[in-house]
Amino acid sequence: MFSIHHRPSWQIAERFATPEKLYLDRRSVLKGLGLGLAGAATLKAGLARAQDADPTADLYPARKNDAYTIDGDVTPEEINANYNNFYEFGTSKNIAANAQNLVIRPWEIAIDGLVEKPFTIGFDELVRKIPLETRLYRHRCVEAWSMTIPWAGFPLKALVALAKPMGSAKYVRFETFLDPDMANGQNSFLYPWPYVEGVTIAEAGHDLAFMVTGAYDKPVAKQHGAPLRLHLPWKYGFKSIKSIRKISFVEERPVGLWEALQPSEYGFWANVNPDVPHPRWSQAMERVLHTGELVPTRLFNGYDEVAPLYAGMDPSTLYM
Ligand SMILES: Nc1nc2c(c(=O)[nH]1)N[C@H]1C(S)=C(S)[C@@H](COP(=O)(O)O)O[C@H]1N2
Ligand SMILES: [Mo]
Repeated sequence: MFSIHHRPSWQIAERFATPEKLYLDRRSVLKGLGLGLAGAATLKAGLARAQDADPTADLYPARKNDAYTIDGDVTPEEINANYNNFYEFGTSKNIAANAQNLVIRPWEIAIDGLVEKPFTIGFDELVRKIPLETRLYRHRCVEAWSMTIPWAGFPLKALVALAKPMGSAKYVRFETFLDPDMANGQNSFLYPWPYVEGVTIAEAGHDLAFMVTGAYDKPVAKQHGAPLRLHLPWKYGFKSIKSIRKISFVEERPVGLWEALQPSEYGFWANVNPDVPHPRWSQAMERVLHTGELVPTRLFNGYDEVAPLYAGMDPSTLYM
């Protein structure tokens, strides 16, 4: 016979995860069951909850990496979950509701370019290939505001190792999805969609470069760039591309969306540097998002350990 035993919570979550087709058909199911209105409402609420169950929820909280902590407090979740920059869903900071239109399953990531063998991998498979960890990171937007987030994910260098780039690869190029029906901001002709960003191979190999899959001890919220985004805490926020669909190893320096749009204002390097003003404002200070306090900005956003990556470079070119 069978015995009843305790299941880990992820198995339960998986069992409840309703396939999209079934979910969409729920109205006809309810009709077929002949449920009254009240019963249908209860069942519907249950199905909606099941739909929210994330198949990777069991991976959080991820082990804390104490090498990456900060002095000062973490930005409260409700604050930075409602103050975002995600132009695919609108040009204001108030895009959290609209970003819920982002469909994150299924989610395939293509790895191509100068690699031993290009491949495509589903996010749910990738996220279980590399151990996750939690890191507290500071984030400095080029618009002179900052926050601190408990991200979870894995070092970008672990993904580079999986990709097996060839010696000729000099840069890593990242690309966000392109789907104007889903993300209405992509209907705007003012921006060269899809969002693209890039780093050098050496930058990608630095332990600080982090692929984010979670935040606040759960899968990362859609408005923060679910299911997979980059965070480069020593660079201005626009380098940290969200909702990545393609990672290419290339010989030519990639041109990011902002650099393509306005090269005199948004450079490739984009290293945080209080001494190099943006052409339209100073970068000397930053506004801490959750306190409103103005504090001095630090070179490399305080992450001095990246300095060797730029040894010999003229400091004024650190930004451009
Ligand atoms: N695909 C995509 N990635 C993006 C952006 C964007 O508009 N689209 N905005 C960038 C900018 S300017 C910042 S400051 C951060 C904001 O991240 P957050 O909303 O999670 O705080 O995401 C970056 N990554
Ligand atoms: Mo930003």
